[in-house]
Amino acid sequence: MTFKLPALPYAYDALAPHMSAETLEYHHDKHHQAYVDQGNKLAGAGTKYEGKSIEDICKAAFDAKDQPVINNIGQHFNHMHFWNWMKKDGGGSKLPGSIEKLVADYGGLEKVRADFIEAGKGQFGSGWAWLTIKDGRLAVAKTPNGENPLMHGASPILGCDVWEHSYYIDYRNQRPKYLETWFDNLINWEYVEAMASGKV
Ligand code: MN3
Repeated sequence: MTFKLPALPYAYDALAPHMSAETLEYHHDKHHQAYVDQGNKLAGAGTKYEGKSIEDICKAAFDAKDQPVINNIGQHFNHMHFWNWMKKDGGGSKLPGSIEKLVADYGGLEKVRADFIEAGKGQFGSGWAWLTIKDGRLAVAKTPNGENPLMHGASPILGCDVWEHSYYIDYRNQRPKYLETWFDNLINWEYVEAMASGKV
């Protein structure tokens, strides 16, 4: 398959002031583009990964310890969804029904929020904080660099990029403040539900 940079699903300034146009321009146009370009060289047409879905490439690369593909295809998968996990006027406590049930079974939204933020704070260096479904239940996870929960036997339904390129322009070194703001103001819970139900 040929990987392509998807267009942002909103204007560059749509998420301000929580995430600036400058951050989105660099993050989407430069960082994500670089993962796509490298991904095509490493796992596109003519490679042993040709014909596999991106999800299967993530798993196969991890099993084979193919670090360049883990990095670049992992990051392409993560960012494709990251843009959609955010929206203008997101966050809040009104969750779609199926997500509300998963969250209630976990212990409530405040516990999910606290554990998710803790996962993002606790990821030393670059990586991601996640909500996943594992064995039918909601779980919180963190991964380093370009890894994602697919590589660890779980299905990601929400992920927050905690690489500095995602927050340094807007929050400088304050990763906890970025995570709190992101959770409270940017999450697109409808997209979380779509992923949880297998619609995307
Ligand atoms: Mn990123």
